[in-house]
Parts: sequence; structure tokens; C-alpha cells
Amino acid sequence: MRTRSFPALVPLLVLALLATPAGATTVTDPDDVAGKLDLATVTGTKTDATAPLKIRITTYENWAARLLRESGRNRVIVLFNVDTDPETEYRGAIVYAGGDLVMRIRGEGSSFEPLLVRHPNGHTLRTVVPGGSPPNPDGRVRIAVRSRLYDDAECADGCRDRAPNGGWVLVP
Ligand SMILES: [Ca+2]
Ligand SMILES: [Ca+2]
Ligand SMILES: [Ca+2]
Repeated sequence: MRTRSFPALVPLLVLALLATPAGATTVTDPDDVAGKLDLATVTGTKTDATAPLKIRITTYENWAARLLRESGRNRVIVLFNVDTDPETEYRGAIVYAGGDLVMRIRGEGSSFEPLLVRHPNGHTLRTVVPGGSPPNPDGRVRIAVRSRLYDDAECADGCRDRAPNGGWVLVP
């Protein structure tokens, strides 16, 4: 499997000036599983057909980034459905590696360079997938998020969530 590069990023300052609430889609998932990775909301924002895809994920509880350490089994995974069939084409696994949270996207025989993921408070994850890339092709994209958590208490056998429980967040 070869590692692919994303196209050059448009300077972030320009994106910030152009960004508006338009093009954002949010899905709220219920407080439906035990453990710290119970997903609460997924927001996808794409201001036009060729724009970067901004993804924001929140959970009901606060947790430290190292909960997703690479050597463990806990994960938050973004699913990308980039066409009209119901199947996932790309999966972005969010892990804590080398002191940073990153998302590693794979699928369709490719793996991509890691994307930085921000964890500005205990319960939010934010990342941006460059426009015009296989997991964020021009036009609409469908995403969903899965989580899985193992701990010594209520999630000894694994706690798993999906947001939304069925279907997709259609962006924009
Ligand atoms: Ca949930
Ligand atoms: Ca698909
Ligand atoms: Ca759910």
C-alpha cells in the first residue's frame, strides 16, 4: 500500500475569512453507550464543492488525548462515503502518536499522510480534509463516525458507538 500526499493546502487565513455557517451539517447522536467515547455530535462543513471538509466531533464526556494512544485499541474512526452507494470507501482512524492526535485515512488501496487533529477541550475533535482529495472529492460527501473503547470498568468487553446510528451526515 503506497502513501499518498494531499494537494497543497490553501492558506488557512484565506479559508478563515471565507468560512461561513453555510455549508455546515450537524447530526446529534443520543447518550446511548457507556464510557468516555459516547459520541454526541458530528458536524461536517464544506463551503463549496471544492472546499476542504472540516470535521468536528464531540463526545458527552471529557477525556485526555492519550486515551487514543496508538498502542491501544481505543479509536475514533471517521467513515467517508464518497459516492452514491451505501458502502464506506475510506476510513480515517484517529490515534495519539508522537505527542499529537492524527487521523490516518486509508481505503481503496491507498493510505494517506496523517492529518493533524485538534482536541481543544476534553470533548471535541477537529480536523480538516483537503479539498479535491479522494476522501473529499468535489461535491457532496457523506461521513459518519464510529468509536470503540476498552477499559477496566464498564467497557471491559468494549463500548462501541456510531453517529449517526444509521445513515450518514450529508455535507454540505
Ligand atoms: Ca452517542
Ligand atoms: Ca460508497
Ligand atoms: Ca450512536
